[in-house]
Amino acid sequence: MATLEPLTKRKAWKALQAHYEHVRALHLRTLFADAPQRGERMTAEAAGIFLDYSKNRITDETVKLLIQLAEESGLRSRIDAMFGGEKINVTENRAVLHVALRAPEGASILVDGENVVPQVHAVLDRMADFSKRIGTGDWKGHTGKRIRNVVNIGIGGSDLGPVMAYEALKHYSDRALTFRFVSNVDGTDFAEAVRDLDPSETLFIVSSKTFTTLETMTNAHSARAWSLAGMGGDERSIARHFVAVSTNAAEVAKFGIDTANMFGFWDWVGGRYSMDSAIGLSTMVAVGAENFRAMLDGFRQIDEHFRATPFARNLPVLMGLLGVWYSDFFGAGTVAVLPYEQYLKRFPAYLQQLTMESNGKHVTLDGAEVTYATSPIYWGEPGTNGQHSFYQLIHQGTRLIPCDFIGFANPLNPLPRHHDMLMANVFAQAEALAFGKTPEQVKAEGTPEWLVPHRVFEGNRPSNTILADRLTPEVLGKLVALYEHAVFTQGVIWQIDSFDQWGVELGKVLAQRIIPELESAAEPEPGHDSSTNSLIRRYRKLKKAR
Ligand code: G6Q
Repeated sequence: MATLEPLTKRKAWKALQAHYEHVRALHLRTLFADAPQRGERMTAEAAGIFLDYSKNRITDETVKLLIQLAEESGLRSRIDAMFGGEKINVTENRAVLHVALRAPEGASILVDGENVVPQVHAVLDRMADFSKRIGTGDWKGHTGKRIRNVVNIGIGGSDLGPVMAYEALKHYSDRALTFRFVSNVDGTDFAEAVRDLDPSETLFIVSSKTFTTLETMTNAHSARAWSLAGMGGDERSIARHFVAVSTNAAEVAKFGIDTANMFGFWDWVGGRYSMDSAIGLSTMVAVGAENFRAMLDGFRQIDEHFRATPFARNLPVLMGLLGVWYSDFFGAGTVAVLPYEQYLKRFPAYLQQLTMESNGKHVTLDGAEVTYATSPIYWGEPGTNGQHSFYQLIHQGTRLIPCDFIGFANPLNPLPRHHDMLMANVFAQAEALAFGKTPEQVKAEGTPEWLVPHRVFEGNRPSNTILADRLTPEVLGKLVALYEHAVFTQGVIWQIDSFDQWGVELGKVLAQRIIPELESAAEPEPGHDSSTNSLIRRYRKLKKAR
């Protein structure tokens, strides 16, 4: 990779700084009044996903400069490097090829000289075969009963994608099966997940890229004990009630799962980018292979769009750049993601990992401290629920919170009037945030003078509106790919490694030293700071007192 000028030295960055001084004083009311076509012009569409970005605090010049920044940052060649299998995850010396997971059969993507696409399709075919056998009852439990419950055990990237996708696609799922997801090492998570399940009808999918993650392995061992207890301790039952999704065949075998019951993936698939790999096995069992492949096709359509479309019409590029604009120039610390679709209730949680684990970095690719803000905090809840709680702050608080509204033209559960009401709220919220309500308007409503300041909405609060036809597996794939590539765009601008996660790795080892200090029978001599030492002693004392 050619050495680039530091971000803040780039021409477009400097131009954006000067330009920001002008734009910050502009109100969306004026921007819309001065350009009556703005709401039609500042839009882009790809593969049936429509993005209205007109309610952002931008002018044509802003978009031009942001695109210039993307060009000066080498975005085009970075996209090619990712799709070309280059090892762009430099700190782990790995290729980043979630796009290969949805490449069509017959495509060729080389990693170290080997075409990985045939392997991807071989695993997909095995997953399809397995899912079919569960669905038809051909795959039986140890006692000959059919599987009625599927429990995915995994955490982080091996949990959030599967849970989000299951919830998002529940409408398409096999309702004869019950799905549960266990992630937390807190025993409550496992206990509550299985309390009403019959072990002889329950299949566990142990999902872990490394197969060494503390939480997942602890839960998997408890699941093993629970399952065995229900099967009279017969070890042969494990083969019928446990399958694994992992890159680590040796650890899978050590755990006691036959590697014939293992679905593989590869080190070039990052955890948070793995929901369309074998990590999506629970999704495929729930919705069937055809729907899963339709989801992959949705991903692929946005991949192609991202790769080939000029930046000015490129949805993920535009969304990524707008995020940079608010984080780095307006100083916005967060982004709210507000899906007006109940099935997307876990989408904000999923995006939290995708965005923050990817771009929550403080050094550039060459190890220099950044001098600008990187990933904002992502958060959100489905609408309209959020409107009755935190929207107050978005409308009238002191912070600038850019919002992504996500809505669909057609509901999956049409009940009279519900959907128009839901969508009326999307449009009304975005409108109110942008245009607000002036003191004159409030007074004209007959509001007493003293109450006017409380009832004024200054507006000028930016948002994107994303509209699609209806939430199908294909559309879900498109939405996720949209955010994946927006995150990629931002990582390129910020010159960071969006694909490592040393902060998460740290968490995996931190507790290891303390566990024996909590478990040991003899009073340990904890060698930590005085606060940690005293917390450990107090915990041990309270624990004994039980
Ligand atoms: C994702 C992260 C992290 C990871 C989990 C689970 O990008 O690396 O969230 O997915 O820590 O890891 P395993 O799949 O190895 O258990």
